[in-house]
Amino acid sequence: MYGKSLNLFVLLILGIVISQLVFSMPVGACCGQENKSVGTVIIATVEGDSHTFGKDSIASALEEEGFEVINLGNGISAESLAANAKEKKADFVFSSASMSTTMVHQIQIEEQLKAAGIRDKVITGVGGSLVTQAWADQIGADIYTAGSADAVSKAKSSLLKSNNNVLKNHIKVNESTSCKSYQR
Ligand code: B12
Repeated sequence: MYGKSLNLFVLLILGIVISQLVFSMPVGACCGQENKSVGTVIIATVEGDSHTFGKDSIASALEEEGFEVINLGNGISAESLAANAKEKKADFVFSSASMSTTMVHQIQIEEQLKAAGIRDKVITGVGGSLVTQAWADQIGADIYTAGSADAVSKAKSSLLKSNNNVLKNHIKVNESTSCKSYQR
């Protein structure tokens, strides 16, 4: 009687350990994929600006689609964004500015990236309450969107244009397996 309960207890513990191992597996493991991001995005709300909702919604959407997102928060200077982008070898530098007085920092981001010698290595994206395509064109930013779904699709198409093999493989795997979500 005592022996049977002990066996049941051991089985229970084994069950818990196995389920924890299974649930902590990377999402891609079910498809035999490595845990690779499709691209690295540095994102922040610009200096002097505390509006975070828009920036965070873009960050979450990109993360869900397999991008590695480094969210620096709000009130971030152009210098800091450029330095982080260089250090982390980012593919994208995304900034959010929601006030007419803070949008000017998006110009400075373009300038700081040039000064750091990495403007041609990154894709810049701008957004925020008052930001428009005309503003993006005027300051030389690569991507503008008013919503998170568009931000994801524009980020992906820019990477495909730049011949990103990780993203191409992700798309192939998702077309040919039953795993629906993007693998990291
Ligand atoms: C919520 C809000 C706040 C909240 C912010 C809370 C938070 N943690 O974010 C609080 C109350 C703190 C706030 C404070 C202030 N606010 Co405010 N705020 C707003 C409000 C009502 C909504 C902004 C918002 O969150 N929208 C929801 C998100 C999801 O939308 P979104 O930001 O537009 O983001 C979307 C797109 O723009 C795009 N996007 C955004 N970022 C990015 C980045 C990239 C790379 C890409 C591709 C796309 C993208 O995708 C997002 C998702 O769809 C706007 C008015 C408005 N209708 O926009 C005013 C507004 C931005 N605020 C304004 C002002 C003036 C202020 C204050 C100065 C008020 C004050 N006197 O204290 C302070 C700012 C202090 C500071 N130094 O920053 C003004 C700015 C006006 C101007 N001409 O500059 C606005 C426009 C209101 C107005 N009509 O007067 N605010």
